[in-house]
Amino acid sequence: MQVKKSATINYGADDVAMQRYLAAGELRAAGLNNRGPIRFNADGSLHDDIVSAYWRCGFYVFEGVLEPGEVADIESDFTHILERLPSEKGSAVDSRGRPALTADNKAPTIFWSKPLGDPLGGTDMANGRHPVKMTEPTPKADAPEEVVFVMLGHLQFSDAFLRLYGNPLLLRAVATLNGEDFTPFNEALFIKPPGLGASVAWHQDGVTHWDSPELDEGTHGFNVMAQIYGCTAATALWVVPGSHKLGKVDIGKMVSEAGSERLPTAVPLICAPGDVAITNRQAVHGSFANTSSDWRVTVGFGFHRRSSVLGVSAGGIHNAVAVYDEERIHTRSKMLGYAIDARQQKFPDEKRFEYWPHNGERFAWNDEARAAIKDYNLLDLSI
Ligand SMILES: O=C(O)CCC(=O)C(=O)O
Repeated sequence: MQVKKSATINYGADDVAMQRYLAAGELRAAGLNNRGPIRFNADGSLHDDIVSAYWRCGFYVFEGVLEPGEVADIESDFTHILERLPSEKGSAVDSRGRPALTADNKAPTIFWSKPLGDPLGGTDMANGRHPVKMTEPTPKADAPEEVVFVMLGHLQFSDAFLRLYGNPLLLRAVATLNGEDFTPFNEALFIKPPGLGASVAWHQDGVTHWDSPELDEGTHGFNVMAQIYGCTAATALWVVPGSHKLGKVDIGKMVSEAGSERLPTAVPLICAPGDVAITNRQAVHGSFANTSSDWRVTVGFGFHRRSSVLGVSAGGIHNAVAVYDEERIHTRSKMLGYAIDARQQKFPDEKRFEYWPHNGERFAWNDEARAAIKDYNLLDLSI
């Protein structure tokens, strides 16, 4: 997929309202007091202040988690991935005629959109969880027909992403919020090139459990979202603070009451390169078409409480429907073992994260493991 830097496009008739909305959202975000460096209590758990701000808002931005060198490695792998994507939708080769990176994957990997389009809103895809179509601004005339906006299972394509997945600070945060026996969910790369990036219509992620008497604000877990280039109000994911506490909400009604897709209390996750946000999957969230001249690329990976997936029948969005048993969870969690080892090889002086369910079992990251993880995301734990 070739992506040219594009001149500024705008929201047409909605542009003035949109620019006002972006500025106001940024101000609201600044007032939430839910961002800062990642900090821990004396016992190694995520700091209580962060935990309470996360549960209050439904998201938190950890500032400066990734050192510039690590961000550079991640960016370099991302650039490689971009170069090796199919030259266009349906092509088996990249723009230089080499086999495309994802050409022989069986698991779902890449998803295409019209430039500045909204491929999901108002459709019944993904269990119809994106009920309202977002505005689709007009791209420049020389824009490609389609661009890749999401890649799933990305850990199989990048050692730098895998090492990020094994980051002990982030995994300690996950263990605090989801319990020491937390499980993986899936991994998704969101790619929003300047002047081309698709919107992701407002939605809540979960598709199971909504009617369960045991539903609480953490039932569907959360996503970790590392930023390669940072996020501005124009490129960012937006979240409605506190909406993770409301159960299943009527997004269509929210939008019609607002009179537009510009939900009045939503805020953008403003980030610098190397910041990492966490976002509750039950929160109402979405992002607008990227008409700006900035990139936004989120290297995302999600986690669940074990009790939310064990014995549960899959939601059917990211993987085939099955009942998740201990064996399935153990197999899928091997990715954490590989990630922790891959990280240890690169940063031998760092205290590695001990994933409690592995009970001391070690996983070696090597060529054999690399071959074994192809299509690993067929075993995602989507709920
Ligand atoms: O990053 C985005 O724009 C969308 C992310 C999202 O919807 C998700 O992670 O569930």
